[in-house]
Amino acid sequence: MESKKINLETTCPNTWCPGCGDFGIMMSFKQAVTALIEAGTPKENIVVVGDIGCNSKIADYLNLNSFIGLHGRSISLAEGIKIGNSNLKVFVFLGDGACLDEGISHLIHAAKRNTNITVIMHNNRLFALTTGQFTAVTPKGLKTRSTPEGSIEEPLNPIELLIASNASFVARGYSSRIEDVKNLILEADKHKGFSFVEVLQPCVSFYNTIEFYNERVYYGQNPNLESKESAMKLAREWNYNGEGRIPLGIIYKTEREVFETEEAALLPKVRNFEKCLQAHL
Ligand SMILES: Cc1ncc(C[n+]2csc(CCOP(=O)(O)OP(=O)(O)O)c2C)c(N)n1
Ligand code: SF4
Repeated sequence: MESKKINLETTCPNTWCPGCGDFGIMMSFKQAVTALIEAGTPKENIVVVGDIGCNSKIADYLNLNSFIGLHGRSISLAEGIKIGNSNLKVFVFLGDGACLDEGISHLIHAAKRNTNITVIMHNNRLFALTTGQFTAVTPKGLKTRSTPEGSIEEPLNPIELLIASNASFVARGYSSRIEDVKNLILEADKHKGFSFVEVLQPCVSFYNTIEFYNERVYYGQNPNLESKESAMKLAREWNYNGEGRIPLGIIYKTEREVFETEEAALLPKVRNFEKCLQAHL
């Protein structure tokens, strides 16, 4: 029997700049979603949560259930969706600005809780939709609209931050490596727990890093994926400034209790407590 064609296209006009790394990320995700559906996941069980920014337009361009939240708040929304219906596969798309500036507390707490969602951070290392202001991962010295003399701050290393925050799956991809990003998304989805996938993404209009990444990325190997020490060593090979090679791939992975499962087990007890309270009122 001929298989039914999976249509992920929408009629929404695409307004990304030609050459933007967001195209590669969307292509990787489409391939990953197609593989999931072909393997038996009902299409309606896949949810895309968008944030605000160039990256989050992905929700408009995909014929999938989606929800767009406030800037920096999409991770909390995604946690709510997953807690409400744990059968759903929830993928969050957001930029480095949303993830590491406005939304950094949501990111850290979701990682700490180990809610079983996948966060895909498009890292173009600035606020792109608003025409290029510096974010927490902008390299020191870069001139942007908000740092005309060059940023005077050292950038944050999000991979180190996520490992330290107890995220149970941490990976890095590059938007030009479409097949590899697809595989990272599938691995992140398979992982039971909070998965963080950083995808380095050139912004051709405000910070064109294509050549920079092409010269530096390589597939890093953590000899013991469950070791935070060796994961940190790999994470520190690149400090988000100019120096160092940039390792891609899964950097850290471990198994631990998932938040929504623990929470569901607690609910009957909490409901019982509510009844007791009402009886005493
Ligand atoms: C709370 C809040 N702060 C600021 C803005 C303004 N704003 C809209 S899009 C944007 C830039 C988004 O940057 P990023 O999250 O890195 O995504 P990108 O556009 O780079 O993909 C900003 C600052 C907003 N909408 N809400
Ligand atoms: S401004 Fe940058 S991130 Fe936004 S669509 Fe254009 S190239 Fe992509």
